[in-house]
Amino acid sequence: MQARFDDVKAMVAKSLEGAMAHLPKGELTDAMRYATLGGKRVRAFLVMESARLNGAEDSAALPVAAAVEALHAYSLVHDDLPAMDDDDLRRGMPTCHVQWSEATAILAGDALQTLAFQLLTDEAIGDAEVRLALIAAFSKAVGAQGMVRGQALDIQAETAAEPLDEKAVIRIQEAKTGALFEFSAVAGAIMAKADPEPLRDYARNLGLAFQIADDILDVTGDEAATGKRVGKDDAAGKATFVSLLGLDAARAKAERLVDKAEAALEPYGDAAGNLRELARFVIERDT
Ligand code: GRG
Repeated sequence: MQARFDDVKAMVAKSLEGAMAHLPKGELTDAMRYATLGGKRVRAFLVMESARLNGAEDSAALPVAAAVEALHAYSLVHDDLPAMDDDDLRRGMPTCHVQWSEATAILAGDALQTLAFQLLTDEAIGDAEVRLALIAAFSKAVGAQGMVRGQALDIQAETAAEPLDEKAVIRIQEAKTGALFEFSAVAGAIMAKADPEPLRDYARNLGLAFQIADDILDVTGDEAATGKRVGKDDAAGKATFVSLLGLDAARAKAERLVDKAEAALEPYGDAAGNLRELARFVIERDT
């Protein structure tokens, strides 16, 4: 898996760079570039492997992988803003609004979101029907039915009278981080006009395991390794999988979810080895 991961990272970096190469020079473009640097590229890897499993070429899947990472970068830039989580460190570097300014960070996020949709119009991906289906699924995943809704619910939860229960935390996670994971995992099936359900099932379990691992890292990870700083999100009193279940039960739950994610890949047989390894990686990672 590592070699494929490294290839995907390099290909996505090149693709994002290419997509921004013709933008006018200046602070906005510099901030967009800055925001897309680094990152584990888990979502891009999902897109590329989903495409490979469904018989699509890397060259066709690459604009989709780049789109997903551009959208993810926007979400992180906006999430880090003082009005949201108010973080000053991301991926081990100053957050976009600290490096530039709040106004530039908001605009860089906006422009990265637009760039993501533009990337999905790339003719290399497939015919117009495929591109339209991808754009429809992507819009649903990242907008008011998906990620943005999850973020809104998460912010509301900060001022709720009672801490959330596990069901409510899962509902928020499924929208806030799960929906983009799901899109990334089913993208290859959409491209191939194939059945997306096994990959959807995989992604649902993987996304939840990923969030639990993130909550565990917030408690156990050291700042230098995770590149994170305590923001509003980590405020005392906010319900997380760790606060609700305790560390050991949270770890056990993540393990069970990874088992389920692996089981969902059964129809793909040995070809899904990389995705099986990815599922293990998300709960064993230290960043
Ligand atoms: C601002 C509209 C809007 C949405 C923000 C995804 C999100 C919604 C906020 C991120 C908050 C957060 C830290 C959630 C925990 C799980 C998560 C998405 C972590 C970041 O993803 P990684 O670990 O990041 O894949 P890298 O840096 O590796 O790309």
